[in-house]
Amino acid sequence: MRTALITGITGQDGSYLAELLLAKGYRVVGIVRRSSTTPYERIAHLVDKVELVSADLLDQTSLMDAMAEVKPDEIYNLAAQSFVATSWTQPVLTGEFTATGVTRMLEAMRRTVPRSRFYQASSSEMFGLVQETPQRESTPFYPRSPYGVAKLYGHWITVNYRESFGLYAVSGILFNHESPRRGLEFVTRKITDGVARIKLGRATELRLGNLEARRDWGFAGDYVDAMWRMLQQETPGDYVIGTGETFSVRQFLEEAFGHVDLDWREFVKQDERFMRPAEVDLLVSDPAKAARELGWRPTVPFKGLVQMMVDADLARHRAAKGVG
Ligand code: NDP
Ligand code: GDR
Repeated sequence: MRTALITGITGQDGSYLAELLLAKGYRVVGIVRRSSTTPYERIAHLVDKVELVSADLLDQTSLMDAMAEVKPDEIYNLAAQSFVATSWTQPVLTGEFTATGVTRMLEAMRRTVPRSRFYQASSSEMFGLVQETPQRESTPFYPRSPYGVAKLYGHWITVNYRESFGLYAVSGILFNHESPRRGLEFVTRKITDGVARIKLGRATELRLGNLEARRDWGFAGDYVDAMWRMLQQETPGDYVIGTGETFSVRQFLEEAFGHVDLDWREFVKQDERFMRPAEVDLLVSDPAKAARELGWRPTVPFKGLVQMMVDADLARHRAAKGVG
């Protein structure tokens, strides 16, 4: 039985990845950080199937102890301060989690389980200001937020440890991926939750920032499968993962409100508070290398993703109040 260690198991991707690896027969161990509450909502259905160990990306010793104890065959580093907007208000902490945290993970692995395989959750935010479209592994990086800068550090330290120490370490450059488990502050989930509230008469408006930004949105369940595939290759390498299609926030609104027969223009208000100091205008992937070498392809198209998320939020709100 192979053992996988996941940081960020309580997050969107961590929960889908844990499900995938359990289905493949892995022993799954998740790193959780100490908290005065236990907000394990996304993995509540897995609590008796996964093991949890306490450690923190800020604490080197705790990571080394966790790896020495668990002896993982595969390590998935998904933990991060992952919300771009917060990276301007907490830039130093974002660097500690999202950048230096990766070095702590790689150092822990190198010193305790050097033959393990390491996945780093890199991001299309590293492309930032458009240099080339579609964006592929060779596209130059130009991050536009403290988050993007921190992820770029995480990407290069992963490449560097592979080249310096011969570790099996890969960086997955994933474009936006969403699901009913997406955090409520991200634009897709904010919209689908807003649509459900408005449809059920529990809200009258939805306040958003830049509606012209374009993103390559896929389904998180597909993307965790790509992570796993990256660690099954003979030679470690870095891969872009996305759908190859791009849509604006405005198009997302049209689709989401349209799904419940509402006109988004009657409810959406633009609000300066949600505009960013620097924006990433256009993201669209070229996932050809992943298709060729990993045999990976996305299975949920844009429309299906939006509808899945709206339907899930409608069901959740109806169940919460028992009406609607
Ligand atoms: P989430 O925000 O849903 O989850 C983040 C996870 O990181 C949570 O489990 C959180 O734990 C954990 N975490 C944060 N700080 C620490 C810390 N100091 N020590 C231990 N754990 C910590 O993110 P996603 O699941 O959406 O994303 C997973 C990873 O992929 C992130 O690194 C993200 O930046 C990256 N990424 C995501 C993309 C996307 O579209 N979703 C695209 C590209 C990259 P807690 O529950 O305690 O807060
Ligand atoms: P992003 O996701 O920054 O791409 O990072 P987010 O959903 O936060 O923003 C997408 C785009 O929507 C615009 N936008 C708004 N965004 C939010 N959150 N709230 C709003 O009200 C709003 N109005 C407009 C934003 O300006 C932006 O252009 C996500 C995260 O998961 C990262 O961790 C990951 O690395 C990248 O995707 C790939």
